[in-house]
Amino acid sequence: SYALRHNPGKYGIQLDEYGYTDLAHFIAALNRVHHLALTRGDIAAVIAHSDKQRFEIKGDRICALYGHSIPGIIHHQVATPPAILYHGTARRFLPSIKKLGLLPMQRQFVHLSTDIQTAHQVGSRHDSHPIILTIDTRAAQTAGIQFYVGNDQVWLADEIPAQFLHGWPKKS
Ligand code: HQG
Repeated sequence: SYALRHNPGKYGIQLDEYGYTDLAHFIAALNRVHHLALTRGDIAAVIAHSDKQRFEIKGDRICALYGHSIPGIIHHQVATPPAILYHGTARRFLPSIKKLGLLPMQRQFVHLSTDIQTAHQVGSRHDSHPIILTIDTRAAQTAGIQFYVGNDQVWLADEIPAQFLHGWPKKS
């Protein structure tokens, strides 16, 4: 994740505009920097056994499907998401989100989940009692907000203004 989302430069690899890099170079770079002896089979096994669909190998290239923070935008396919998406977040972020909407913060995009359970897991990384906001994607799309494909469970957006967010707890 660190090499493919956040700091490819540390590994001497370059991502194309869709986030892909040469798989053989990527493996060689990981092995060089971390003194490992990974094979293509090891990388394929990590992807196959991961709890999330974070990476994709296409032919001789590999990419992270979402989560990037490197400078410059990685392009993702524009598409129509399910009518409702979810975003799990921390209670302490709610006043700011209510005012400014969902922003990408340190990443290139806002990350949204297709189901409540995943949103809960995402939010649990920030708060022991996360809040699950719901996103009215149809209203947002009508207002010109674009949604991008991450993987089967993750959708991305440049930002989600607060008017399209629902599910605020009573005391926020
Ligand atoms: C919050 C993991 C204040 C936002 C996950 C979130 C996901 C605001 C935090 C993926 C805000 C950013 C991304 C505003 C948003 N004011 N706080 N206006 N707008 N925030 O980690 O969505 O396991 O960058 O609610 O599962 O938590 O690594 O984003 O709490 O899919 O594959 O700012 O990363 O995937 O936190 O997680 P993050 P995220 P992996």
